[in-house]
Amino acid sequence: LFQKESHIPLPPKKDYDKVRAAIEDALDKDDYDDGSYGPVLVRLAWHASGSYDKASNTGGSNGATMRFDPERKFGANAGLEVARDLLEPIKKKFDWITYADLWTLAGAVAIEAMGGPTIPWRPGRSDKLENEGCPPDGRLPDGDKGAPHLRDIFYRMGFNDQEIVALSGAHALGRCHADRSGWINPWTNAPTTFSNAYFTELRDNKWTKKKWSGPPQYEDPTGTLMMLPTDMVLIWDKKFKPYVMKYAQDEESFFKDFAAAFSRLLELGVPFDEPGKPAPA
Ligand code: CCH
Repeated sequence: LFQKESHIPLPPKKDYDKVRAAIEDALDKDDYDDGSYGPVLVRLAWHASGSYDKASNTGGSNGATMRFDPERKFGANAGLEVARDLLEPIKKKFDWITYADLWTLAGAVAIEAMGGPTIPWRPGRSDKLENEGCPPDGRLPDGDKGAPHLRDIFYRMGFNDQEIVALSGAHALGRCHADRSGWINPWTNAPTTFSNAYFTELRDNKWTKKKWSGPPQYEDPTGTLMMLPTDMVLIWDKKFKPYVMKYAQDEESFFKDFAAAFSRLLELGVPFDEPGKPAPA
C-alpha cells in the first residue's frame, strides 16, 4: 500500500509568487515597442475584464474567452495576441494556473513592475470551453466617441464617473499602433512608467486636432503625443474634469483610486467562494 501511494502524483503547489516572478522576467525586451511588454499586458487584462455586463452578469475576466473566436477577432482586441503569446510559455510552465487568472495577474504585476501601486489580486477564475460562449462584440469603448458612450460602457460594468477617470489614467502607459487600432503615438513621454502623467498632460499640454487622413485624434504642439477623442472628453465634460485636475495634482490619490478600481475591474463577474476575502491558494 505504501509503495502504491508513493506513485500518486502530489497536486501542484500553487505558488503564485513564482508566476509573478516569471511574468516580471518576461516584461522587458529592448526591441519591442518602448522596451516593455507591460503596457500590452495591462491592456489584455483590461479587455478580458471590460466585457462585463452587470445586468446580465455576463462577460468579464472569468472564462478567458478571448482565446476563442469570435472574441479574439473583435476589432477592439487587435494586437492582444502579442500579450497572450507572451504568456503562453508561462501557462505551460505553471499549468495549474487558469488563463483567466494568469491574464489578470499579468496586468497587476505589470502595473506594479512599471512603478504603479500594488493591485489587490486573488485567484479563483476558471477557463471556459470554446463552446461555452464569448461575450458579444461592442462592449469595449470606441476611442472616437463622446462622454455618453464612455458612461454607457463603464456604467454597464458598474463603475462611476470617478472610477472612469481613474481607470483612464492607465493611458500613462503604452501607445497606439497604426496596425492595431489605426491611431498612432503614446499619451505620455514615459510610456513604460506608471504615473499620473496622463492627467498632467491632459491638464497642461495644448491639444489640437491632428490633420491627417487617419482616425480623429489630438496632438500636442510637438506632434509626438496623442489623445483620443474619449481622452479629451475627460477634460471637456464638467463632471469628469474635476477628477482629472485632482489626479494631475495628487499622484497619491490617483494611485489609491486606480488600484481599487483596477482590482475591481479584474474581479467583475468572478464567482469567488467568499466575496471580499482572498481565496486560499
Ligand atoms: Fe486603452 N486604448 N482605452 N485603456 N489602453 C489603447 C491602448 C491602451 C481606449 C482605447 C485604446 C482604457 C480605456 C480606454 C490601455 C489601458 C486602458 C489603444 C491603442 C486604444 C485605441 C491600441 C493599439 O493601437 O495598440 C478607450 C477608447 C478607452 C476608454 O475608456 C482603460 C480603462 C485601460 C486600463 C485600465 C493600455 C495600457 C494601452 C497601451 C497598450 C499598448 O500596447 O501599448
